Amino acid sequence: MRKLTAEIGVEDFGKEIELYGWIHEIRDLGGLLFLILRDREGFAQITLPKKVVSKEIFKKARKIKRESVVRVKGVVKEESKAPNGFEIIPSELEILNEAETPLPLDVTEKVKADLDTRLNHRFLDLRKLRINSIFRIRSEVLNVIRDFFHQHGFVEVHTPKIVSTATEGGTELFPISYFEREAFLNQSPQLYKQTLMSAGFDRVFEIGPIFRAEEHDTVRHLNEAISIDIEVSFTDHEGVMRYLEELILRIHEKISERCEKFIERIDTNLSISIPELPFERVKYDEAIEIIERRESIEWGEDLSTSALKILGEEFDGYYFIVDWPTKIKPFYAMPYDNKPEISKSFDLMYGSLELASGAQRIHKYDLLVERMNEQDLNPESFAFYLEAFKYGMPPHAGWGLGLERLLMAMLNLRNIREATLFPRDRHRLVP
Ligand code: AMO
Repeated sequence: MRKLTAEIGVEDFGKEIELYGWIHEIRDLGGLLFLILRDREGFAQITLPKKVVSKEIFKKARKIKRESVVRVKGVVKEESKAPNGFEIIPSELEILNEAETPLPLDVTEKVKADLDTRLNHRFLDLRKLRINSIFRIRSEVLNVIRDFFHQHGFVEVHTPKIVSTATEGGTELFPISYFEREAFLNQSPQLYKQTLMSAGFDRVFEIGPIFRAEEHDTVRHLNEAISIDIEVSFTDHEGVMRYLEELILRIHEKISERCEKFIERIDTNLSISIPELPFERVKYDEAIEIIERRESIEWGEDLSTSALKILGEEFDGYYFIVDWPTKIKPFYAMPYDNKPEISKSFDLMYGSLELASGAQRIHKYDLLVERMNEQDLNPESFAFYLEAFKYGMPPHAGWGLGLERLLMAMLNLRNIREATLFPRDRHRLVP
């Protein structure tokens, strides 16, 4: 008999149903008491006219505290003035667990709280349907991603998160103790997804955590994020860029179709538009020219936050920055044959936000070792990875896409912490 509030319709009018949820609001008009019950899907008005409901129920309802958990059984009645056009006249009201007062956070949002307070009491913050909607969409995005890759013949894999080496230069590693040895939390599945190409998987994807000991505290960095990674054999950077733009298009289409209710809850002005393919490809050199008009930048420099801001003003929505200088991309990016100072690499951008990066990879052992040496990496510590290149590594390419960054772009979230349940940042390790 249990129903969710959103499942109640005209067909239930006059019938008895059972709801479980939290007491969102209480309105006491003396002889008439309203309890607003909230569950995952929405609200239902529980109406208690003193003269109609039992004395015992009325007394119990009057003492109820906000955010207590209840079970309500009663008859559904049409009521045009109630939130969804119906009300429930209770014949049973059970308090399953009483909430203490005062509440550390107002779930009705009449009293606003800053992000820190919200994150400190995240379980309460997540009870807000507006906030909960972000994670309902996140779940659907993952569903769409898995469907997309399975339809394209990819195999879903999981690679180790406890590792012995770094993959992405630049950001620091989190060290951990692994019995008597030193180990690290993995920054990227990079080395393993490439190894799987030598293992003959042809096309793999992984959805899993990446750990980055970023010192800086920004609205776009987390120390633990979810990365969607792919690796594909017998293709190049262009081949995997096509997968990426098609995936983004599919996500936009499906989310706008399936998540209307959640989008509206996040912001009534929010709409998920359908991007046009192909996304614009802006060469690194062209990006530098645009930036140079406003601030000085040297060829071969990575793009700073302010440089990216300039590009964000020039380009709307999704676009690629392609053909990066080899020296600022990781050792595994494939240089062009005729212009080795430029690599077959790309970043997917949304305005000034980097969402993904990828490249065609070096599949030749000697060149890979040469590039490691150039970047002052010790090939010996990559022995397990390098071995896979000696005995038949196919040409391949791939990318990594940050899930929280993608949600920021799609849902217009100002802070990446909004897109993760329990963010890990420079200052936050609990909850
Ligand atoms: P990169 O280091 O650019 O590339 O990471 C890929 C994507 O992961 C997301 N991301 C982050 N999101 C939040 N907080 C962070 N600290 C953070 N760091 C990264 C971003 C970023 O674009 N091995 C390559 C991918 C590849 O070439 O296949 C890599 O890890 O959205």
